Amino acid sequence: RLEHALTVRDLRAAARRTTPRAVFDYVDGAAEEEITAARNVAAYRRVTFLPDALRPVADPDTSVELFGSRVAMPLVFAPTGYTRMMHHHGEAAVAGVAEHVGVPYALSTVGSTSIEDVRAAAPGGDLWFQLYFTADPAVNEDLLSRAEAAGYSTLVLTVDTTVSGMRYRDVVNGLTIPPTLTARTVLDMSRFPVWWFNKLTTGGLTFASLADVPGNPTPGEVASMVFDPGLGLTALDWLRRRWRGNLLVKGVTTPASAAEIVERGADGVVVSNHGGRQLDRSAATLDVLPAIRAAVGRQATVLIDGGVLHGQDVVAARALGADAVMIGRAYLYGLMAGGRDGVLRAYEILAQEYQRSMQLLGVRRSEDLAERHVAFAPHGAGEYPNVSV
Ligand code: HOC
Repeated sequence: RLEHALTVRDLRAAARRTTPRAVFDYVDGAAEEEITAARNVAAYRRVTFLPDALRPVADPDTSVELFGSRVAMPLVFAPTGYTRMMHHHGEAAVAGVAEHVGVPYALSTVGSTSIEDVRAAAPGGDLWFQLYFTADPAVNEDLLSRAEAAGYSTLVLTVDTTVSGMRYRDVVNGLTIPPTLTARTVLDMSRFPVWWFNKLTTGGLTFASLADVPGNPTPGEVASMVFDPGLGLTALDWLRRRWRGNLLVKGVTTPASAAEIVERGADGVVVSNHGGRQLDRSAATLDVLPAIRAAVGRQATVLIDGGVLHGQDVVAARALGADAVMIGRAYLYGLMAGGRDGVLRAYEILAQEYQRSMQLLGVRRSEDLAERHVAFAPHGAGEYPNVSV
């Protein structure tokens, strides 16, 4: 069935058919009125391509350099929480696919497979670790030393989660982690027996890297136990001294913050509003990307996430200044639809769309994609008056 999915949007439709509603909505949903999530997607749809005519594009090369290594295309599998809830193959499958195709995978602090087990699933992969800085220094230190010992190359500090965003779909669906048995979930179980069977036979949904949270907390309750509302610039200073590998700060949507973070020693930023899952009404990431690239200069690494559902989105992001995109929902739709094979299918779709569009633009190598290939007016001049976009 997966080969019938021609686009990531087809995988999303398939995921809806295979996965309990509360789980699908956890992935698909966003914060408050979901305005930012919609803005992220809409921004990519305002892009116009301007192809160079009569440029040879045989033997295309989609690879790019990221932190000194060649990756197959400008794409990183983003950290996502509780990935074994979406499908029992979970983080191990995603890391395995990433290694197989030759792009990095970032494991979340609230992943449901441990730092060590993900390394075992992708022994030669470029693994990154996403850190939620907790209020307990011993927990932070434990996570960092384990990621270091397991050879994770890059640390991604998420900074847009001082407190949990309000995701109404999760409240309405009564989502807890792990799911609680209620009349509603039992009804769900009868509609998705394969999902429930796999869930019940492949172990609980422990955090694996963090100590387990007792009971069946809601995502918001987990967030208040994990996130440190006191997170500030001194944590970044400490991390920069502590972590010898590459250091990215994720959750930045203004040029001023991006410049400050890079000046304090981070190797770069991930332009991100957490897929619209935290502060609703924040800017679409593509809208602020060019200004953030200008603010941090060419030396810093700039990644972007939010709304990347098509290979042409990757082309646009790269042309407008991103070194690479991070995808989250795009591969989770594939995972929910078909486990490991679904993740691979999501990647293949994006990679083919990317390569085809690059060639049609008259560009043979990813590294030759440039601003002139894209006409894009950030939706910012009036809408984000305090951000010079
Ligand atoms: C709200 C629970 O980044 C997400 C993830 C995980 C957040 C963990 C805390 O769902 O956006």
